[in-house]
Amino acid sequence: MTKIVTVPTTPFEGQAPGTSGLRKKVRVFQQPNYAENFIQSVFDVVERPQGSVLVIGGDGRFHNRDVIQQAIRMAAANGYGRVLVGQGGILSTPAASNVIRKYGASGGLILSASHNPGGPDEDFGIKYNIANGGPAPESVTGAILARTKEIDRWLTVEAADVDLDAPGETAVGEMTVEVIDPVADYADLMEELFDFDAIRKAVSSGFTMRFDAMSAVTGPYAVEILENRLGFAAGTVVNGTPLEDFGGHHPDPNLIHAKELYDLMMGPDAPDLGAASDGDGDRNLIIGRGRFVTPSDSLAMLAANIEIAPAYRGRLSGIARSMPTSAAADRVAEALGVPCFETPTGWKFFGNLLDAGKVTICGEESAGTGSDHVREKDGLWAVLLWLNILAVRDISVDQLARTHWARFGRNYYARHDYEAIDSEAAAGLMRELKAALATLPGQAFGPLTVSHADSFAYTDPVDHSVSENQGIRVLFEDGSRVVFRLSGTGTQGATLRVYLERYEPASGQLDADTGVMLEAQIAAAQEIAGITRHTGRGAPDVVT
Ligand code: G16
Repeated sequence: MTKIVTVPTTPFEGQAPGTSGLRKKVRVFQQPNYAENFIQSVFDVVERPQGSVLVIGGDGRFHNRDVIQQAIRMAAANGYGRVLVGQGGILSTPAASNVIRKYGASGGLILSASHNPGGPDEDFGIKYNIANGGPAPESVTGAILARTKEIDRWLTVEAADVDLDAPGETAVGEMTVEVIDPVADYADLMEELFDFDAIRKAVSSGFTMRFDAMSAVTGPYAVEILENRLGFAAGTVVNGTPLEDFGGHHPDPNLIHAKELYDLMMGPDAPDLGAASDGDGDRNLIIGRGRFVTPSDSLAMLAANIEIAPAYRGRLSGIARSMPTSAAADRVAEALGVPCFETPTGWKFFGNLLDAGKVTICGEESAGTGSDHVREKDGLWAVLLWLNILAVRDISVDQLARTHWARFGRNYYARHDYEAIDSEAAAGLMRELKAALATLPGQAFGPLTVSHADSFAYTDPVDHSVSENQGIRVLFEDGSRVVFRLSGTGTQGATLRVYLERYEPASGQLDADTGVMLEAQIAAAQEIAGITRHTGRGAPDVVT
C-alpha cells in the first residue's frame, strides 16, 4: 500500500470562472503548491465516484510533463481507479473530450493555454472537463474557485514518475495509469463521421491542401488523418512536430500569426485549401485559394452543408453561436427551419444544448466550430467537414462562399483587439459603457442611430441557469451592430475586444472590402466607448 502524503497549504485565488479554466504564466504555475492547489480543489468538488477514470493530456507545451506527473500522483492519492494519459503527455482538446466520452471517464484534466504562446516565460493552463467531455459549467468552476479560497491541504503519493513515452500500463499506488495512443481513437472517430472515400477521390484527382499545425498539438493528428488515411502528399502538413515553445510563435490560427499560410493562399502557388489549428487543436482557420473565410461565415457555410457528411445526414436539429459571432448562421437556421441559439462566449455554454439534442453544430467567432461528436470545438473536424463538402460538391472555397452569399446575403464582420491594456482602464471603460446604456437608444453616431443597447444575459434553456454581464451589445437601426467584451483568456493586463458587424442582403454588395464596409461601425464604436480616452490606444493591435 502506497503512503498517502498530506501536504499543508494555504488558500489561493484560483481564477474566477473565466472562458477556459486557469491560465497563468508558467512562472506562476511553478510556484510551490500552485498547480497542486488547483488540482486538489478540482478533486475536492467534482463528481467522481470512488475508483473512477480520469483522463489527462495536454498540448505538449513547456511544463506539461511536470504537471502531468504531479496530477497522476495526486489522482492516485485521491481515490481514482485509473488514469488514461496520452503518450508523450499529448492529447488535443477535442481528442481528450472524445477519450473522456468513449471510455466513460468521470472527467479529465486538459493542460493547455490554447492559442497563447508557450515556453518558460510564456503561458500555461489547466482546465477540467466533466463526464460529457465538455468544459465544466459555471456551477462547477464556481465551486472550484470557492474551494481554492479555503483549501488547506493537498494529497499525493510517493511514487516515481510514469514513463509517458511508453504505451501500456503502470501501477501508481492503488491506481492504474495507462499511456494511450493519443491519435488513434480520434482518427477513427473522424473516419466514422466523414466520407473519406469522397475526399480520397478528390485528392487523387488533384485536390491539394496545406495544413499548418503551428508546431503545436495537431501535427500528429493531421499527419495520420490527412497524409496517411486520406492520401494527401507528404509535406501537406507543415510545422507538424509539437514543440514545447511552438517554435517561438503564437499558435493562434489567425491572419496575423498564420500569415505565411495566408500569403501562400493569396499567391499564385496556392493549393485548393489552406488550414491551420491552434496550440491545443480546437480552433481552425480556413482559407481557400484567394478567399479567407471568417469563422462566423465558416459556421454558417458548414451548417448549410453539414448534411452532406454521412454522420449528419438528415439530423441537423439546430445551430448555436456565441453572441459576438455574426448572425450569418441565424439566416441559415431560418432558411432550413431549425432553431438558432445565441449563447455567451465560451464553449461550455453549448454543452447543455448538445446534450439535450437541441443543436447539432455550433461555433464562435474566435475560430471555433464543432458538433455533437464531442463536447469541445474541434479544429481538424472543421477542416474535414470543409473537405467533405468541397469534395462532394466539387467546387472551390471561393465558389462555395459566393454561392452562399448569393442565397443568404453576407454579414461583413471584423474583430478589433486592444491587447494588454491596463486592467483598471479596461474595467473603467466597461463600467462607463454599462452606465450609459439606457441613454444610447435614439442617439446618432455618424450615419448610424442606436436602436437598442444592453448588457447580454443568458438563460440556459435546459437548466435555466442565468449568466449575466456577457458583453455589451449596441444595435443600430440599419441592422448593424457593435459588441464590446473583455477577453477571459489573456494572461497579461486586459484585452478589449470590439466586434463589428453589418448585414448586406443578397441583392447588395457581396464582394466589397470588409474594412470599408465597416467604417461607420468602427467610428461609432470608438465614439460610444471612448476607446482612446480610456486605453490611450489609437488603433487595435490585432484585426481579424
Ligand atoms: C476559449 C473558449 C472559447 C471562447 C474563447 C474566447 O477559447 O474555449 O469557447 O470563444 O476562449 O476567448 P476570449 O475570452 O479571449 O474572447 P480557447 O481556444 O482559448 O480555449
